[in-house]
Amino acid sequence: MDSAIEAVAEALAGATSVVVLTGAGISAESGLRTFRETMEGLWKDFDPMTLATPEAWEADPEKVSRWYDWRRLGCLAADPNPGHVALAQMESRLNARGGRFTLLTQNVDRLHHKAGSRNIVELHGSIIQWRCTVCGAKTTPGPESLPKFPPPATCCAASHRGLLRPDVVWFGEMLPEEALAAASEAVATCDLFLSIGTSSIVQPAASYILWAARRGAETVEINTEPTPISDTVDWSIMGKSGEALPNLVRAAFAG
Ligand code: BV8
Repeated sequence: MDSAIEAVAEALAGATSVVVLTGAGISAESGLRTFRETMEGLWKDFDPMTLATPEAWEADPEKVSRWYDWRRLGCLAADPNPGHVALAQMESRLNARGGRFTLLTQNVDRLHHKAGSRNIVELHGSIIQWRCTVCGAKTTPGPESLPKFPPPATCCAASHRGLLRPDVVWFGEMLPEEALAAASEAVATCDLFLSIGTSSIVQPAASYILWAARRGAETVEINTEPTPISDTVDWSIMGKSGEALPNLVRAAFAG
């Protein structure tokens, strides 16, 4: 067994309050491209960073809503992988012994929900849910492609001619108040923080592990490549989360 996995398993076995931050990497083994990988197909010439902004929406709501609907259908068709399932098991085992577990995710694919995780904080919203640009009414479109782009709002006051936009946080937009509050409270009280499958670039999510470390929490990173935090964490586990997490949960909660 990898010595880092053994050490982290020991820390996990003794932890009372655990925070996990996930990024697009944890969904890679479910077949979803990570946020910064090159896009494919008709989107291969686009940079996600230039589409995931309010300015892109204002400039071309048809293009942006088509991109998001294409990604939404991919997320709906995807299944959780062993990494997602292991985190749901970690939460159950910690809760069963009176411990706390908070899952902060940057992902908008809702695969953690499908895997059975419960205490999930969606820092960047969800692509599965869309909302009216005028009144904010939320709706969850079905498994087929949206019929029209940009999609007209379907809420009761549709006479105000709102459009439906994905209920995600774009670059330049504030994170949801309740998500920020939940994340801050969890980071302020955790004794172990694991960062999994994220390039640790996007703020404020990338700062949470640093705040936890400053408070004395032990810190872990699981990633397939080094990131800006790899040299600062207590344990850096290089590997696929779909393999490392099941091994970690087995070692920490054996029996
Ligand atoms: C805000 C939803 C107030 C949309 C997303 C402070 C300093 C500098 C800049 C800023 C700052 N504060 C705010 C900013 C600006 C900006 C920002 O952070 N910019 C970055 C580029 C520097 N932040 C914001 O605008 C945030 N708002 O703070 O409001 C404000 C605003 C303006 C100015 C000041 C203050 C809002 C950010 C939210 C943006 N929305 N998503 C959508 O999905 O379309 S972020 C987007 O990136 C996704 O959510 C994604 O999850 C997220 C982070 O990317 P990652 O998840 O890390 O994915 P990535 O592809 O990068 O990396 C994948 C990793 O997985 C890799 O490391 C890879 O090695 C690894 N991996 C791959 N396979 C595996 C694996 N690991 C393990 N196992 C595997 N199998």
